[in-house]
Amino acid sequence: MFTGASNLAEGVDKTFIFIFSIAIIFIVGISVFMIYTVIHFSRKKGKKPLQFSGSIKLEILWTLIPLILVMLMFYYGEKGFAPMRKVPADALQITAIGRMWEWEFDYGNGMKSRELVLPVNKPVRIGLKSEDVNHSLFIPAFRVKEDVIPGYDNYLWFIPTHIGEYEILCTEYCGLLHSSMLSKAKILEQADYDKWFADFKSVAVVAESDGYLLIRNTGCIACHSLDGTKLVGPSFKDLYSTQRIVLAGNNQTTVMATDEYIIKSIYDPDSEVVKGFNKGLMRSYKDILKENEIKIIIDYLKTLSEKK
Ligand SMILES: [Cu+2]
Repeated sequence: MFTGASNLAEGVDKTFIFIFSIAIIFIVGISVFMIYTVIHFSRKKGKKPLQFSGSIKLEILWTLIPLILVMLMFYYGEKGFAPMRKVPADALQITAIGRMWEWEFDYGNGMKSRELVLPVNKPVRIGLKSEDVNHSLFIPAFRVKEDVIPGYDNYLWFIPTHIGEYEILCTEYCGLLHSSMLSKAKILEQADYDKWFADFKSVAVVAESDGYLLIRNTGCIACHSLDGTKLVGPSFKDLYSTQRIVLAGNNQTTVMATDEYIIKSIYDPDSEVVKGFNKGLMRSYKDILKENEIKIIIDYLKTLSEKK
């Protein structure tokens, strides 16, 4: 019925099926009994209701049965949960970074990926960090879900047991584009993973001189389209060297999208907000993008604009 793709799936599924079965037995049992009494004791049949009170036997029974059931739920729950907090010493160390509204996976040494790529049958520990608000990393196929909270070092771990591609979601409502905070977990054969990892290094180097990869890896395109579509923020298409109507506080002014304007928009997004868009949705990238990187981004933006 269920197919989990990690070592933790069995414990979670067993607990789930156990609790779900009890719920089904009760809902069916109670409903059938209710319908039976409504029909059998109908007033039309003229039966007189019995009046009685107090029954030690019943009191003991309906205390003991639920007690046994919840203790069994606790037993299976604890058995499934305990291994989730015991990370093997040889686990691969990766950090998942959650920000509005995307996931980033940090493999160390500046190697960051939008997707979680892992070798099969190897334990992995994923440290969880948030750069802004509360998020929650959820990979249903692996039966893992943990909150990602700013200022708190949380983690999860698992051993992926099946090769394939699995969905990653954010399952803590984190604002406007929460529902598009998606990613993929790709589980590869060890040899394929090694190959991916070797190529990956070169991608990180390219990214430093490639404007498109820079904005993609920084997550800009989650909110700024490249084709003119209106998302949370203004599109990057035809942005460079065009007139923009902006609101600076309560004053509406027209400014030209020059290098200086773009740097200011990235470092202090709320100082001037383009008309028709909302304040307070973009963080400052002051400590994330250096000025020389912004210059590379600007060169890329010029290619999206007819006016250079
Ligand atoms: Cu989120």
